[in-house]
Amino acid sequence: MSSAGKELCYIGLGSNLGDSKKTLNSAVQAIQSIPSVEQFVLSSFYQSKPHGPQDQPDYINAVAGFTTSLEPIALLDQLQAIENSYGRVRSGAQWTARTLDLDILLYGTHEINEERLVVPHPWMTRREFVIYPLHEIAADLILPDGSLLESYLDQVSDDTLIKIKSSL
Ligand code: ROI
Repeated sequence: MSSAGKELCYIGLGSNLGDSKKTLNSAVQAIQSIPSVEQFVLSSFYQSKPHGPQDQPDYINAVAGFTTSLEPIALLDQLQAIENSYGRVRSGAQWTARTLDLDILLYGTHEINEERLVVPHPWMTRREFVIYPLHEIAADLILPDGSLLESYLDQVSDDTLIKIKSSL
């Protein structure tokens, strides 16, 4: 990573506990307030059926894009601080309901394999609640492996995805 450079990043936002729309709106404000986050864009909000265990509420999901000069782990720290401020408890249990989940999907064209952070997000191309909102804000995106974002649209069904207004 060039220290002076800015990277174009994409983040997945998700919530299925409490007032999820309000939580995502607040999280968006908080992300925009991170120093060195610029040129912020946000997809619509989408209601989605849970992946993983089905005995949990539907999710509200969105994708945000921005440029930043923060290094990946510094960005992760900022995002986890925002998650924690919304009462997310990191129990270690995976795939359970959460008040706020912020996932780094892409960090420029970098591939990162660290204990705390794997980018591109390993499941992103199989998740309609990531692919469709991401396509809404970055239709021509090329993934770090050279594949076109567009090519994944037909591989995941959007039948259960409901686009909703992002207002409170
Ligand atoms: N399912 C949906 N629809 N949206 C999510 O954000 C989400 N996040 C998760 C799991 C539990 C995998 N399922 C999800 O972490």
